Amino acid sequence: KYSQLKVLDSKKQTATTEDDVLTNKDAFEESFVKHVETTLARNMYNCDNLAAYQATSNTIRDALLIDWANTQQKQTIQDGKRVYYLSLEFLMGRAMDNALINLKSRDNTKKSLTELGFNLEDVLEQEPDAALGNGGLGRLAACFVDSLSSKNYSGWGYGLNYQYGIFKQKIVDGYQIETPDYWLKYSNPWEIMRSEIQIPVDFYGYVYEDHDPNTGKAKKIWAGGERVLAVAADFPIPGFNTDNTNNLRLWNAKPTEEFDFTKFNAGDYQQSVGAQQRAESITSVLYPNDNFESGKELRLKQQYFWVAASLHDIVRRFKKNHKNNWKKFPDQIAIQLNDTHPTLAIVELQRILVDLEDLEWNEAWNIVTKVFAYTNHTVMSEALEKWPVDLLGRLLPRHLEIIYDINFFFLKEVERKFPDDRDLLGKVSVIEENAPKSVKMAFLAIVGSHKVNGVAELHSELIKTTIFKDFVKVFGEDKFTNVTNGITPRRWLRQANPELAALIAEKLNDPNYEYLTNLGRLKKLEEFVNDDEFLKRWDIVKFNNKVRLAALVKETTGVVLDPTVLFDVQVKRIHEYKRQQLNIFAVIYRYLKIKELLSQGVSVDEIKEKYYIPKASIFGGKAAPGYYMAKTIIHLINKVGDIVNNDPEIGDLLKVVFIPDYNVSKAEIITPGSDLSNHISTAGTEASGTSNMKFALNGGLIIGTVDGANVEITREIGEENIFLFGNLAESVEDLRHKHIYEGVHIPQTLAQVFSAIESGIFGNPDEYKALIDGIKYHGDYYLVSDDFELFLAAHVKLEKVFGHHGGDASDTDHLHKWVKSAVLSVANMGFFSSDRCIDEYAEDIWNIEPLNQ
Ligand code: T68
Repeated sequence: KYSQLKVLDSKKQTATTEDDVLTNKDAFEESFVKHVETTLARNMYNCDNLAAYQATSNTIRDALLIDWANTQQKQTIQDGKRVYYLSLEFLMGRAMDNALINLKSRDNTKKSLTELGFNLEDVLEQEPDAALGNGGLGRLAACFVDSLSSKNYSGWGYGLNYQYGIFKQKIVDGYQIETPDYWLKYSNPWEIMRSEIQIPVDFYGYVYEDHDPNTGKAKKIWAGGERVLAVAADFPIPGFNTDNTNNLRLWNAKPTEEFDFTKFNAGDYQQSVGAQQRAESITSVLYPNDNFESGKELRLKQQYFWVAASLHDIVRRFKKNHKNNWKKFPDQIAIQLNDTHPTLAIVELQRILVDLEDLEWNEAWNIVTKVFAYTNHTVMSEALEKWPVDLLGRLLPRHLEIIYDINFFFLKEVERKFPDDRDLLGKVSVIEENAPKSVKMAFLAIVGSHKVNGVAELHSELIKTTIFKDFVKVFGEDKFTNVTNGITPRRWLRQANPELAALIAEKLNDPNYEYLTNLGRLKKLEEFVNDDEFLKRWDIVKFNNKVRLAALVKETTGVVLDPTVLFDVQVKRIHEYKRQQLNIFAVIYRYLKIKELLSQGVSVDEIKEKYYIPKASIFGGKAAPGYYMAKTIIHLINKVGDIVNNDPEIGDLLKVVFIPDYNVSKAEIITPGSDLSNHISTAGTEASGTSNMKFALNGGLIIGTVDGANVEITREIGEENIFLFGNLAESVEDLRHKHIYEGVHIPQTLAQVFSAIESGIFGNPDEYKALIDGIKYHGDYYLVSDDFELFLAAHVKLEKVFGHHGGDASDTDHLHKWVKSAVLSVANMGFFSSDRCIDEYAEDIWNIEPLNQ
């Protein structure tokens, strides 16, 4: 240890010189030029913005790598417990601005670049988004690694390094078109290839029984049929205001050097090389479904590849310090499963311990269940993973046997505890006997974990009373817990909204922005809610952010928005349960009513004054490529936009835009620029939502249903500062039942909207038939008919509060109502920092403490 410490000290020396590039202009410029000339092999005369981005990233990365190496040393020496966050998705977005902020290097970099003839904002724009995720689940993982570093935990992320992230969305004639996101076109300066870390992963093959030559004990041997290499790519994750820099390790699939000699000898050289190349397809593409499982073989291959590589890496690291002292394993290691996608890790660890390390089954299982914990993100049945045993048994024959054994011992225990409850066994069995016989991954995850958590209070209660209720009976209440989601204020306040972050820092007397890791301090803003000067400044910041958003809208859609109108935003994945259709139907209703008033001779000014304030409805989000209904909704929004935006009578009374290719970078512009955002899922369907938190933290108000984290947001910020509407989760089942047995009642208002669509004003009505019929004739599963008028009523109320002079700082009514609510919201959003989540996981689930710095 002493010699290690000495190494650490000598490293620290270099750290100070490398750190200079972060704070010293000359040091930055020297390093920048060096990277242009050597790393990029270019010269300063033909250095464009892209080259400037690469040289800047490499410069910052050099400094980051020192912190990173020191952190790994420190973590190894302190040898405390580590957490590993296994997630098939990390929706990171851009890295550079985040690194500059966390390393406190933004000012120096900006100044240096200006001197070199570049503009920091333009340089930042060169970076492609790392879009290795679908939506909330992937972005949550990205916020969590930021918080793990910022709060000085020893915590690594493990995932896959997809060559293609989530597809890029183009809108052509109002339709979504998907194009591939080949994000690694240029080398990625934030990724450190670890070609020396190679882990073989086997698939297919067969299992046979052998006998240990020493003990004579029977032993299962899995002879794999196909081998692929997992090669590590590391992404350093800087913390804010700390040197602690964790690692995100993403695996690449590569062919082995082994060759299929049977084919080779048969003279089929081409085919043999082809088979090798196919290995790489395992990590080529992210599956683009959110809240839906398609059950494809390649997806299962991805899951095992990732889980096997990660576990072998974790076990190898453990053995370096602790040899075969397996009893210590659960004291050293916690593994969090982000949804059921990594559930095979439970089976793989049991296989390693029993088959490879010769532990007894029970001893091994005792270790396994102490290590794992599982986070559930949905109650919707189409999103719950099930793998047919045929497929699993073919791809992973030994794992299927182990799953059967796990289930057998589990059911035996259940039978022993509940001898009189015969039905219970069928209800909790990990194996679904229906055709096709399959493995229920959520059940397996529960059985193999010591804790199961939902992601918001309402959701965590729902899983206990619905999909997992039988497991509560078996394991008791304590195994089931809640950790309400959060977001990182570094990216979602400081980075996305620098003006608001600065105003807050000033008011909190906090020039170093320490509130960003102590978000509860926002509470102090309450002291200023009656200060008109402050409210005006706040409103000007919002106005500036709306101007920025309007520029994005202009650039991406060609539509010009007046930044003084109400910006009414709904950006998130397109899904029936998220109810973008409810929103666009209400927009259509508004358009019809405005037209009616105009035709009766009511003037535009009178409409603004008495009926409808001017507003822009702003949509964005991707539909899964195979999700017909979601694509129909996108099409309808675009067609409504075409008609409304080009109607000369309407002017700025109403605009409807669909921003194409919604992603993290666009969210950083859209979120601060919203006055009002929509979180209007059918009650009980949105597990938590996290964009609701982002909008509220940026001084936007929310219109929402009593669902997911909206409930806790309301509790924190006060119900007078949020616009809630709609039927409650407890009524949903009855309403659905009623729809089926008594038919759906379509209110007059909604009927008018349907008639308008059916009349063809938004294009061929056949295209919207399934959408409307689903509501009228097929049970209206998402309760659009039940909530439509409640939604309209909530709008009437909120628009009175907004007034029709939004953005006009002299409108004291707007200031004293709307802006005041916005300030009170922000002041009370401290709870929703992902730092708080990570502390809760650390204490209640992982049992780990921050590192000594
Ligand atoms: C989201 N889930 C929840 N899933 O919908 C959201 N699904 O309420 C919650 O806030 C968020 O998770 C974080 O907890 C998803 O984003 C997926 O993206 C997904 C991906 C693959 C398969 C299934």
